[in-house]
Amino acid sequence: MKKSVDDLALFGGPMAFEKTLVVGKPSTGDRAKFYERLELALDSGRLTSGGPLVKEFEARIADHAGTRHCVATCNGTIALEVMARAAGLTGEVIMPSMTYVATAHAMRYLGLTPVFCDLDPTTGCIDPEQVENLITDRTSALVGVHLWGQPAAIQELEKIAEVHSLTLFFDAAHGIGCSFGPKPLGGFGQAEMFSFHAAKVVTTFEGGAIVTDDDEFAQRARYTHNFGWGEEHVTEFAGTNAKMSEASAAMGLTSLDALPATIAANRAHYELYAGALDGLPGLEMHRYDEEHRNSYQYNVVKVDEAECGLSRDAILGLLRADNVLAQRYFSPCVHECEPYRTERPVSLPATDAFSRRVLTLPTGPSVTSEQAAEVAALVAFAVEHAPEIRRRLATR
Ligand code: T4K
Repeated sequence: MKKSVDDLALFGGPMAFEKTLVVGKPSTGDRAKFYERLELALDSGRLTSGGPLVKEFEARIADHAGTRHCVATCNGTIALEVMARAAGLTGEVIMPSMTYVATAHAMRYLGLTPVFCDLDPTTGCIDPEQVENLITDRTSALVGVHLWGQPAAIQELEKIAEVHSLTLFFDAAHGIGCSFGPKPLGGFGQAEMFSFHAAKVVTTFEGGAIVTDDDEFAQRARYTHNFGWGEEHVTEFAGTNAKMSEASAAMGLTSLDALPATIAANRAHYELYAGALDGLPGLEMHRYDEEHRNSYQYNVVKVDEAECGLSRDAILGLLRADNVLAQRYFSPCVHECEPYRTERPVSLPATDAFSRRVLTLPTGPSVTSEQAAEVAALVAFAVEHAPEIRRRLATR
């Protein structure tokens, strides 16, 4: 426990944590079960191309999402690319900027133009009221992002897509374990995509999935993710190779088994952070609307520099020096990143104000409640000593 500002590692004190505490330590579940699944794959010699573990994982994810179809992929970014290709998108695609660069890069990589829309400051998701102003005769699709697992404005976006005959996709990279009211994320729009990157609530090392209720689209996405091969082993069109391997599916099934425990740990850490930080000057935990289920994989504290006396980045710097690898999900946001900032500069005031404040704190089953309490104490200590810390930072 720090007693004076000199005890902060940034100013020469000992590090609070010997081992780095990260935001996204993978939730890998029961290792013996994982090895058992891996042995099955190795013994059978079936390592990829729609083997039994991938089929089982697809069935479990479709069941989780409440959709008829799931196509597992080797990562979430390529899942988005496959969706865009399978839907034949052209021209411009409207999306929020408060997301990971992958949402835009996937479209840009296919020669499409991401058009960024400002956000709703309550959730940080796309503001549907501003979407229509951005629709042109080149627009072919809307991509809503369920930021931190909160449902984007699903019904409003569905209405706009219908009126303007646009394809509607959702980037549900953060969506496993989350819902829109009682209905799990995954079954909205024409299709949704999940990510199973190592830092996600369920991991396949690297991986993703497309989920949909649209039979025709599902078949096209399945062909697209496998070079364009159709049922008769004749390519129907030029596809790509986006297939998930059996080893990834073995990890995914095991990580999925652990999901309830992961969410319970995340929720406990969230409550702990909120209890310790809410009410301190200029700090506020981002609240998840209890009407929807959330995985609490993103424990985000919002920092108002004017009230707090320290910027978000100053707090981040203090934490990192003490071996807490907090993250800025997502800052800079995408319209501030290349190539977008140069190619198509836009003004998104609500996005800028929102993203400037966010700081994501460590969570997951590998973080103990003592460690979460110590992280919270570090942040609280920094805020309580803001004037002195600011003075010292200014003279460095
Ligand atoms: N759409 C959205 C909204 C997304 O958030 C993402 C990915 C995508 C699309 C694309 O899906 P994928 O193609 O990735 O499936 C990370 C991830 O690389 C990225 O998957 C994720 N979003 C984004 C939110 O976070 P970084 O640059 O922070 O990654 P990295 O690898 O440094 O990981 C973050 C932390 O997790 C590290 O501090 C340490 C910890 N970690 C990471 C890895 C890789 C581990 O403990 N073990 C690990 O193996 O982007």
